Amino acid sequence: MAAEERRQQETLTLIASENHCSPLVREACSSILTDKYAEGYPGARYYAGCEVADKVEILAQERALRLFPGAEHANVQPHSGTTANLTALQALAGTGGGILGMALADGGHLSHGFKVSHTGKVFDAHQYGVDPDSGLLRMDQIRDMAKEHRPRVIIAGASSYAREIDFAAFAAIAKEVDAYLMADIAHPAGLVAAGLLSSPIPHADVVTMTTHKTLRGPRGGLILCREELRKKVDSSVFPGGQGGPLMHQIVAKAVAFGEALKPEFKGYQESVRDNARAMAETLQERGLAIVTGGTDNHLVLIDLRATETTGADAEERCLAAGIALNKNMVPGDPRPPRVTSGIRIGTAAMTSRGMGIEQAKSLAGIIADLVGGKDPASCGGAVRDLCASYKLP
Ligand code: DSN
Repeated sequence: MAAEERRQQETLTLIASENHCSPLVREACSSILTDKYAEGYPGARYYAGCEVADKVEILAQERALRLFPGAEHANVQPHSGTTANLTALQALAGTGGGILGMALADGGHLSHGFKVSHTGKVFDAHQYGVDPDSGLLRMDQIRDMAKEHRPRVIIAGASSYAREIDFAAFAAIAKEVDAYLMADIAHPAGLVAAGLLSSPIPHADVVTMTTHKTLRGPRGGLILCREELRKKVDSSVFPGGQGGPLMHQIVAKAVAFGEALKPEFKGYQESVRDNARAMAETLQERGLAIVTGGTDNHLVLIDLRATETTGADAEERCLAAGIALNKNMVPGDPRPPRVTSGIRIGTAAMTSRGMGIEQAKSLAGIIADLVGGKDPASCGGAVRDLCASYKLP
């Protein structure tokens, strides 16, 4: 634990799916609630002694509903985003049911029907992509695929897409083919909660997310749905896909949702977004191509195809200089997933350390230098100085 704390303190995390949660959230994760079995739901448990667990879970549910107005039911038990997606899809599509999600190589997630995921095996999965030139979602292609395959569920959401998603357009397609719409907002959940990106709640039947990315909570998943889907969703999570809920993670979710309900959370999210914009602008000024030409959220996808550098090279050089980010496929990528022609950066974690636009620009400059072949050893000092000045929360 000490070694990992030191590593995080001395490394600048720009992995778009990571963040640094608050000390209170960390404290809640390590609380004595880890000892408690509470299979079932509040008021209907399969173990004795769940009176405190009930209060904790109800508090987490109430806060989740306040954070995402319009949602009618919150299931706070999913252990992860993948578990949330798998169980929500099982509730809506049923075994063998058709699903239509975004391809992993184009920015989707494994659990949106990729062939090696259970979601690609248990369901009849079809995958849509983005326009290879603009990097943008093609709603006309998604509509055509929906009409051809008539899925039970259409999934709107991504792991590596820097633009706002038009959930109303997805809902119109779902309605046309009589499918459910499931929105996965794992990445932008914090920006959505702060009102900086439009909410899928009025449009989607079910909304899934993780709680540890921009939402800045503990690791875990969350499912929101309309009241009429409550029974299906709840029984798919437990007993369908999970056993006992992780009560220490659920109390930490309650703490994190409480933090996100505070007025200062909006300022934090604005900073996350502004830092991402500043990085995208600086990288473009330095001649690097950004997929979709910019960002609306916390992440920036850099297309390295016009350079001599692969995504794997860039990841390695950045890490040698003290910056953790990840190689990532770009639309139309000719290279395999372990090499790739892109890198993905996200600003949630650096913003949680208190960094702003000036630091975002200087980090983007360092990344451009490293992509251009500069020796990591000559950039490491500047990264170390930033880490020393902006401590982990
Ligand atoms: N693997 C995560 C990401 O990096 O986007 C999502 O689960």
